[in-house]
Amino acid sequence: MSSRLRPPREADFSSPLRDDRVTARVGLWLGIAFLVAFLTGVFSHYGQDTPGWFTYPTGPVSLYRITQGIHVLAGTAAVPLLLVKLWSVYPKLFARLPWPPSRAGLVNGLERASVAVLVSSAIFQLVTGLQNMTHWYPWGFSFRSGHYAVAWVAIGSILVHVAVKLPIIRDALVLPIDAATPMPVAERDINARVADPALSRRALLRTTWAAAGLAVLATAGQSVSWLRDVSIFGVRSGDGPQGVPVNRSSVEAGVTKTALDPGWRLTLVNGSVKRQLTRAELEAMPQHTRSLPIACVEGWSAGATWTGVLMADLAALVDAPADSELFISSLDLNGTFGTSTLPPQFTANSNTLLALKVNGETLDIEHGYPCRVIAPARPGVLQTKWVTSLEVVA
Ligand SMILES: Nc1nc2c(c(=O)[nH]1)N[C@H]1C(S)=C(S)[C@@H](COP(=O)(O)O)O[C@H]1N2
Ligand SMILES: [Mo]
Repeated sequence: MSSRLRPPREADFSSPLRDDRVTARVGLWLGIAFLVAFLTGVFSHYGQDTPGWFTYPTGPVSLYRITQGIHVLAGTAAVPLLLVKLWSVYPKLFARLPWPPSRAGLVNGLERASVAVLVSSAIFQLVTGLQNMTHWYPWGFSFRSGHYAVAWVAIGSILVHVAVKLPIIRDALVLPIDAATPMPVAERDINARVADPALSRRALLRTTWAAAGLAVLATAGQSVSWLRDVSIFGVRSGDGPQGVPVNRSSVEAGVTKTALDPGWRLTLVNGSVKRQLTRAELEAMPQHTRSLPIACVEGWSAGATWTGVLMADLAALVDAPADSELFISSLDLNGTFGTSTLPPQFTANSNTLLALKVNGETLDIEHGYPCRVIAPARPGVLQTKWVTSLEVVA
């Protein structure tokens, strides 16, 4: 029977580039990329959904800019690494399960099931992460809960996979990359085409590292300004008004009229103590200028100079201590980002402002006019724009 008419067998794939030495080396860096993305991702999740035992730090001011930039770059580098790794092992899909059923067969079946979980969770993380960067949400579930939950599945199945394969990985990493394949001839299908590779394994690895490096460079410009020109993947690398990109616009948030209404007031509430301030009254208070980045969960970030009122000074106006927790509301009633909570350590921190200006100019409506929160080290999603009220949380 012609070999074209039957499903492929593992032995049909005879490229000497598909080798444990390639798989293990690419897998090592893929594992590192996933571990880095996992740790920075859990940090990001806790920044937005802080568990009681965790006090989110107020510095260094660029903390989230760095951790989330690394998160997105690690995920980006993982894309070519995962593709090459899957290519290097996919003939194993056609390996036959041992039959009749045996203990070894059961172990083999379980191992394959765990690899299926590993591969699908890894692909899910990279695809949803890329979709988040490009604001494309074709699914019905919440991005953040889905990406967070599957992160644990992915990292768990990576740990299991590494534990199971450790002896093979160890052997493969110490073997010189381009020495002849030490596989007994008897294990090869004699009908298999003997490939004469145009590419050495070392060259394949170099190409893989270069692809990962290029993907990183092409994305990094959304956070590193001097890389902006080469960053074809940097989704938010363009400028917004006043030199800062815009995430949600005033039109999307439905605030085009309310934000410019002269009747706007900032309401401060501490139990039964209440005060209302006009923008002119805010401008008459002591003004402070701070250099702080906006760092979005999508990975882009931009530094800016903000001028406004200290949060602690506003708390004092309604007799609240500097370390009060504040619930912040905005004119943006459409989305989930229209409110936020400012933990006590941020209200007390002298880098936390209710900003009235950015880069020396009155805030553009796209950046939150009449006023917005700007706090150090926090995810951009909590830097609430178009603020209307600050309530002390009892
Ligand atoms: N009221 C409100 N504030 C908001 C948002 C929002 O959707 N509504 N988006 C947040 C997000 S996700 C980010 S990254 C920053 C972006 O601020 P910028 O548009 O001024 O760069 O604003 C935050 N503030
Ligand atoms: Mo964001």
